[in-house]
Amino acid sequence: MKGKIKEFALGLGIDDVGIASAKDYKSPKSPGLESIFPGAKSLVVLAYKTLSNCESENMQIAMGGRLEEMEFTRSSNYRVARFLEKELKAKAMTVPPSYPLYMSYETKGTIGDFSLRHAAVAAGLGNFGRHNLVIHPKMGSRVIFTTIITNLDLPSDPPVLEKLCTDCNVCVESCPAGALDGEGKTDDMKCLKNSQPYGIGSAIRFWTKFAESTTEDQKKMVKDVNFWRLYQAGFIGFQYFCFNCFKSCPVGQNKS
Ligand code: B12
Repeated sequence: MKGKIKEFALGLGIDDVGIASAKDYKSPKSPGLESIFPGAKSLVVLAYKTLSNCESENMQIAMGGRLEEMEFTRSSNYRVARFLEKELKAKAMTVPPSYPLYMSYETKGTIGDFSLRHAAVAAGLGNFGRHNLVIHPKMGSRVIFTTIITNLDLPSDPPVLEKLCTDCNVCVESCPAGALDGEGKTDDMKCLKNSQPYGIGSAIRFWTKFAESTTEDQKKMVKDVNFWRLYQAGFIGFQYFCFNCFKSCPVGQNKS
């Protein structure tokens, strides 16, 4: 059955597929799998190589690449889930690449309902690097994931035992925010401030200032580039302005 699932997913153009038994998914900070899908037994984890857009200094092109990837990952999620339900008579639920995720003042949108990295590790798709991202044996760090949770009783694929991170520290040195200075933990707030400069924090600051400003100053504020970028973030979603930890990693750069 695992073979059939993989064959279907790879046929869609997905770069790699791993399967994990639900009992091997261990993400201490994330909500339990049972609270999402009672009766979940396995995870089908899909891995996608990211486009070279992330190398561009032009942030519209860099982020545009991420949007293409997200569109493909979402449609792939749907198609694989439907395959599982229609052809294999399973029950299936998809986990999106990024959002929606639980947003509140307390968590600041930093904890997903399901950890795709921990799922990828459990499904034998790689292991954690110094940047706290999962490195794939062939695609390196430039890989993103989605998952389909199912009630099919499937065993886990073998884990990647070889340590893929070479501890070269390039990711740490390339982080303009110093968010990777502490080993084994990303400083989320430092990363967020730099990678999503037009996120909720900036919107709150902008609108607070706007409310307190004179009409003349308000007119100036809506002509500022800051306002136009905030406006765009409002309809495209999270808008990354940094891909450094991810694009600087030399592992697997020439393999795929
Ligand atoms: C919220 C979120 C963020 C937040 C918070 C990050 C965070 N600390 O988790 C912010 C905005 C900061 C962020 C930034 C980025 N993100 Co993000 N993010 C997510 C999201 C939606 C949820 C993550 C989550 O639940 N975290 C909370 C829990 C799981 O984390 P945790 O238990 O504290 O585990 C952390 C550490 O303890 C450590 N860790 C845990 N176990 C182990 C074991 C070892 C050996 C080591 C060394 C470390 C380690 O790693 C984790 C990272 O801090 C996921 C998608 C998803 N649903 O999973 C994408 C995701 C993790 N992001 C991703 C990416 C690519 C990015 C960015 C590169 C942004 C960009 N431009 O694309 C940066 C990278 C920052 C970095 N180097 O850590 C990818 C990672 C792909 C990969 N190859 O691993 C994901 C999986 C999205 C996807 N669909 O693929 N992200």
